[in-house]
Amino acid sequence: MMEPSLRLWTSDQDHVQHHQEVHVVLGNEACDLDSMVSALTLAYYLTQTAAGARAAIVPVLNIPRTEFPLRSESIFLLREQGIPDGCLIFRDEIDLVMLHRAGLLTLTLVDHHILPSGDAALEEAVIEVIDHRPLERDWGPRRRVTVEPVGSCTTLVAERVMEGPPELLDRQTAALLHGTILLDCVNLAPEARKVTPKDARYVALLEARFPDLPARDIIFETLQKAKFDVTGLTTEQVLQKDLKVLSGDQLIVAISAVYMTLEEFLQRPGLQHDLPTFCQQHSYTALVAMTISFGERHEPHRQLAVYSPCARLRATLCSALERASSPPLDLSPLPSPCPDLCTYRQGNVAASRKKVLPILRELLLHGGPEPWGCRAGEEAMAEDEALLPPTPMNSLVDDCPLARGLPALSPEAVFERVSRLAVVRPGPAGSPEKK
Ligand SMILES: [Mn+2]
Repeated sequence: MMEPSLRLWTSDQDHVQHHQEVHVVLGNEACDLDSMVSALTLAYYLTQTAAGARAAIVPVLNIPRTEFPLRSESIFLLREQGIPDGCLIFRDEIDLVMLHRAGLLTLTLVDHHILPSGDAALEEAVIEVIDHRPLERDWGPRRRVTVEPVGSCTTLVAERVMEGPPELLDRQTAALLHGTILLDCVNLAPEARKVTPKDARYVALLEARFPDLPARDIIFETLQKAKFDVTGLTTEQVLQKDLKVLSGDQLIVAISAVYMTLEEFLQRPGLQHDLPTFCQQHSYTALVAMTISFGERHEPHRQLAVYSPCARLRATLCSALERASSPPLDLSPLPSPCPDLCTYRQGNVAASRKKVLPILRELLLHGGPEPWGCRAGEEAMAEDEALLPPTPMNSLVDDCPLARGLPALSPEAVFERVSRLAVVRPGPAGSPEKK
């Protein structure tokens, strides 16, 4: 018997419970929309084509269920397609290692192809890989491997599904694939350099099959808006939604992209309690919140808040940010509501977190041994990075180049691109103004 009970997307619960073998379709640990939709739609397709097979085919979303509220664009698209949260299966709801030890597990990896070290034992169970990142591992001849550098892994899933009998592609599956390709490929805008001819071809093929799919611009804008929507999130969730963590010998600094104005952030009820609690719970010695918001003409506004209960560390971080020269952040201090928090307007709006991270990393690496006299807890030091939660928007696959910096498709990066596109785009289609 499986613990806890498995649920299939088709809500065919009994079917699953009476099967013993389980074929899991697993997305990556960032569990973005691409990973979720790839896992759901491929599992659904395989279920339909594998009638009579012994294994139950189960899509598994590779985050704990408690992190699902942070994936607002996924919540939006799945709800819109009538897929209830309750029938999704999250990583903490199925024991893959136990299944594998019992010889009952086969695994298809989508949207990644290298398992993180914690899951290395599951490698033997892999029978198929579908991914759109550069191939970093030789899976040998016995596995079916589809790896192509397209903008969205769902393009490769769409290709697979459309190779099958036409009746197996229903409108719900088509809408999920269509929306995800559009979001991943920045509405197929060539300027964003995400889309490939194959992505565009499958968007067109899906539209040809289901002419009533909503217009591209509308889907893209709705998903994009949903992605940065922090309505209803707690302050902890707002900070976790797009978080990077830097750790040095003594210190762990969290850098959060926060999708609202600094004023809105500072006005959140309970903030003065929530900031220290957030840092204590995750053993962060300091937190840098980078707010980003957009003005009426889509121009970006950036502000910074540096929080640490340790005055010396706070001063060191602030001074490093104020003095940074490549690039300069052009910071002007703003009034702060609490003494443990320094706030700034960031004049250099082009300096995204990608530019701020190296400044802080340098400070952590070469700031000298414990110059500030503030250490993170002993416990945190002992377990080091194992304690750190996965960064939601990134792939934390070991040795993946993305683990070292921002992923190409961080929401911040896409946000910026879109805002740039919004400025560039007016004018005849296909001839965007180039700078
Ligand atoms: Mn992907």
